[in-house]
Amino acid sequence: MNQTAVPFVDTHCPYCSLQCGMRLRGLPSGAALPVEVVERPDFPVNRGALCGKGHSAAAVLAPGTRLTTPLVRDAKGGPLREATWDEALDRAAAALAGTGERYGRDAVGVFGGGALTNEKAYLLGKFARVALRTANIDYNGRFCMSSAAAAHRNAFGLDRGLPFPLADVARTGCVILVGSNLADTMPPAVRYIREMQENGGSLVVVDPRRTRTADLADLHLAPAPGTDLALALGLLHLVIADGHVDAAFVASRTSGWEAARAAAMAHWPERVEAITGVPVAGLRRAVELFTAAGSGMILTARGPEQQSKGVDTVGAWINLCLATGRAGRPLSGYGCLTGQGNGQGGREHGQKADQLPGYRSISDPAARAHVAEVWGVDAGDLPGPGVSAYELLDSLGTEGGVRTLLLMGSNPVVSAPNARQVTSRIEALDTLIVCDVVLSETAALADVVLPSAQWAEETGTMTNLEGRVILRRAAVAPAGQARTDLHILHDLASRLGHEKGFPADPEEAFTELRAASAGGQADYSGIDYARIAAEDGVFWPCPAGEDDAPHPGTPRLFLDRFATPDGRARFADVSHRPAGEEPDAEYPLYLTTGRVLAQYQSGAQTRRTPELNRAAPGAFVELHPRLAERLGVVEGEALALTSRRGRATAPARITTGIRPDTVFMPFHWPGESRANSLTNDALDPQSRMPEFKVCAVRVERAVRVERAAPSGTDSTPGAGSALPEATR
Ligand SMILES: Nc1nc2c(c(=O)[nH]1)N[C@H]1C(S)=C(S)[C@@H](COP(=O)(O)OP(=O)(O)OC[C@H]3O[C@@H](n4cnc5c(=O)[nH]c(N)nc54)[C@H](O)[C@@H]3O)O[C@H]1N2
Ligand SMILES: Nc1nc2c(c(=O)[nH]1)N[C@H]1C(S)=C(S)[C@@H](COP(=O)(O)OP(=O)(O)OC[C@H]3O[C@@H](n4cnc5c(=O)[nH]c(N)nc54)[C@H](O)[C@@H]3O)O[C@H]1N2
Ligand code: SF4
Ligand SMILES: [Mo]
Repeated sequence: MNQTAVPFVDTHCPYCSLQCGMRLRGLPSGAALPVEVVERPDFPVNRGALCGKGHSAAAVLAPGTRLTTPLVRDAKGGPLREATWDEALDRAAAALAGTGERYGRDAVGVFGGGALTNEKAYLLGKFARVALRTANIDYNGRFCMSSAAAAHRNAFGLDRGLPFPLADVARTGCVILVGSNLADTMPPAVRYIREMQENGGSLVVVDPRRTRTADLADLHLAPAPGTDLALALGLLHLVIADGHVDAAFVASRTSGWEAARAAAMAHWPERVEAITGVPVAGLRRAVELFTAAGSGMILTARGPEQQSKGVDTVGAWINLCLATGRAGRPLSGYGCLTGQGNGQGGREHGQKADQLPGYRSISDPAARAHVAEVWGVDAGDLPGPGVSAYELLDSLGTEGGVRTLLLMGSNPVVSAPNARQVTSRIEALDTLIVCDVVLSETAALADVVLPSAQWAEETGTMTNLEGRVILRRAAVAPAGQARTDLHILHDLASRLGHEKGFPADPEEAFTELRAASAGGQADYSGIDYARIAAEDGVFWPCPAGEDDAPHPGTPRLFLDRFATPDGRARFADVSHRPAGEEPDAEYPLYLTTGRVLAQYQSGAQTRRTPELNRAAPGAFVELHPRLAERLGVVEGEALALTSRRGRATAPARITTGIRPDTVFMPFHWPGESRANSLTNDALDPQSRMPEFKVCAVRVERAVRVERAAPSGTDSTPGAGSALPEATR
């Protein structure tokens, strides 16, 4: 299994969008793990630093932890059993083809993920459009930064997470971090915040909780969940009232100011205090800090984005940058801290329902013609846009909905909103085919499970939060019978009559991706593997230059003009509105959800990592001491949370670091403590992103005080390996 092990390979962490550089050292065959993670100081984003998830990433490579053999289920309700690749692939291909023939091609669906390399995301999109000819492909990035992506495009005409390298943060005058807990979610990024503060800059954190990130701040504002839109408008109101508008910038580089100005004027400070709970003095102080320095940045993450008004909310924060001239200039601008390892690249090359490679629109005739030519098909044969991720999941097994689903790189049984509903939809499918590296809670429901190779076993490119395209390199051969996702797509496509066009070789796939992206907004045509290796990554857009004059790539966007037709950034015309569900007499509290340092996403990988489970063994409910007293609850006592959609239980964690009207639950665990049993599936009208950050709940002492049982002991199939007992 270990035959290709080499002494050292430089690659990147499998988890978040920082894509920290790491070095893998091959271990002798017979060792418990094939590689160990060691420091790689030369990669500029993290300069050697890794968080615990990166350090422990090799644990999931252990053969006993991950999938190494294809599995099939002979009858609904029966057990999964081992199968040969031929049997499993034949079953999968027959279901994909059969469903299409019986119910129409759109009855076959594909669901991808932001953990997939660019090559996989590209070929998965092509597989859906060319081999299956279905419109119904979308991916978990819809749950992640789709609201920021839409707001970016509305304002700037182009969507890239950060329009500047992360290191620029260290030299700006003020950062407003909105709904980002980067001390837990991107720990190596904290150094840039600290450097900024050491250089005299200030940090404002906007979060309903006093997180580890808020502890770093010069000013922490704690609005009620779902009220950022009012907060941003209130800050703009004060910017106008106090004479801080950069009129020359507004006149020369923007459009739409009058409407934005009028909306802000309707959000006076006292009104905003009443909506958000943030005192007027806090609003004033934030404006002072942001306008005091000559430069500034506003960075959003999932807090303001995962709302049913996420696009408008991000638009309001962008308005604040534009009005103060903090955009399109060095060391200033708006940025979105993307989330998943390839959250950025994953949304550029065609696994999103409305997109073709190169960030092209599937509805644009010229884009269709270009991509169809690269693919050697007729543009008229390409499907149109499909439905968004949640809508796709909600259609599973229904009349006119998707009946056979190919899922690659997501675990929606744990991570989708209104997860009880989603789980029953998944169970109603005719056939579920899952490609995964572990037997996730969703894979455990599949009819066919295809074992995928992992990060250290494959080569491919990822695009980090800065738009930097980097290279993941294989250090060892896939364990057992696992195959790379590209290999699996190749095998499935051949069975569907496409012998050619789905290369299993990543570099060949990347060469085709470059051609497909050429001329698009996310143009990768000037990037190749050798160049990435030589340059610590290349920032897109990077069109093909001449041999003697290659394009340098684009670390900083918008310095001369924005990517809109007239080159001007567009203000958003937005006003505050309530969340999809507000607290009432029956469900009197806000629930908000998010992450802890030591677990990643649905936990499929990190709950299988002993070191991380020791650090974060189970879910909990954060609540304020005043609320705890009212409920008669003590620390560690089991709480039951109920929403209109479901129920979840977890032990109480009492802290003054949360608003008394709000409780918080992390979403990494399945079963009884699954936060997504509670969350609301209200969608943003433009981005179709679900409202993970706001819903209404009732909180009670759980009737029976159970021994804390974090995961692996619940009724969800495949909940995980044995875990420590106590949760605290
Ligand atoms: N440890 C760890 N790191 C991760 C991940 C992980 O699962 N675990 N996942 C990666 C991915 S895919 C992503 S998307 C990122 C997410 O990174 P973050 O966005 O930093 O993570 P979250 O914890 O989801 O949310 C951030 C904060 O938003 C706050 N919040 C809740 N409601 C609101 C609101 O209405 N307004 C505002 N302003 N704030 C609110 C929460 O209290 C929370 O502290 O992290 C990446 N990194
Ligand atoms: N309540 C609540 N819910 C949320 C959020 C929240 O803040 N609150 N955040 C949302 C966000 S931002 C996100 S990004 C989603 C993420 O949630 P999911 O989409 O469930 O993401 P992961 O848990 O990373 O699941 C990825 C799956 O793919 C597998 N995998 C990893 N790498 C590969 C690969 O290369 N190939 C294949 N085939 N499989 C692979 C993993 O083992 C895992 O089973 O959760 C969303 N859900
Ligand atoms: S910060 Fe993100 S990329 Fe870096 S080591 Fe941690 S999980 Fe991996
Ligand atoms: Mo995410």
